[in-house]
Amino acid sequence: MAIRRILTVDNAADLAVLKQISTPVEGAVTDELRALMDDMLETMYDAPGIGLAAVQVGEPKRVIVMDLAREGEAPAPRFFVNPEILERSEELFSYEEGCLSVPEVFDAVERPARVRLTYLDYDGNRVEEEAEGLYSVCIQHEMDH
Ligand code: GNR
Ligand code: NI
Repeated sequence: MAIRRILTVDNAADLAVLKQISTPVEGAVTDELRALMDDMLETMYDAPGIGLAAVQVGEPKRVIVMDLAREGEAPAPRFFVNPEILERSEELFSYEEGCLSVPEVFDAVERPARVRLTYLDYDGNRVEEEAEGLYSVCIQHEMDH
């Protein structure tokens, strides 16, 4: 595993990459893709952050890692390949968001409070579930990348 550099918007070359629309992963979840997810998780823990999109380490693919465990809790890494939102609640939720690619900026972002999503996990299995609270905020933030 390796810590990768997180691209930031204050660097013109990084910004051009961060603006790219990430493309779906084709085919199965391979060992190569798992190696990218492992690097992303290590990079996210090092930052530290609670989520990271692949484009933030210069790979504009639809791959996300996340860990919402609090300090003192056991690590709870989550991996998302080709996530799609299936349904969103009418009810909104506002949360003070930051982004590792946008240093020193924090602001309230209003989003659907709950989303139903589907994705492939680390093992390539299809998952469908509902997200609420910080999980809902974070998955929507990462998918916006
Ligand atoms: O570490 C992060 N914290 C955070 C806080 C509130 C809402 C979203 C986030 S995601 C952010 C890491 C990041 O930039 N992911 O793309
Ligand atoms: Ni971000």
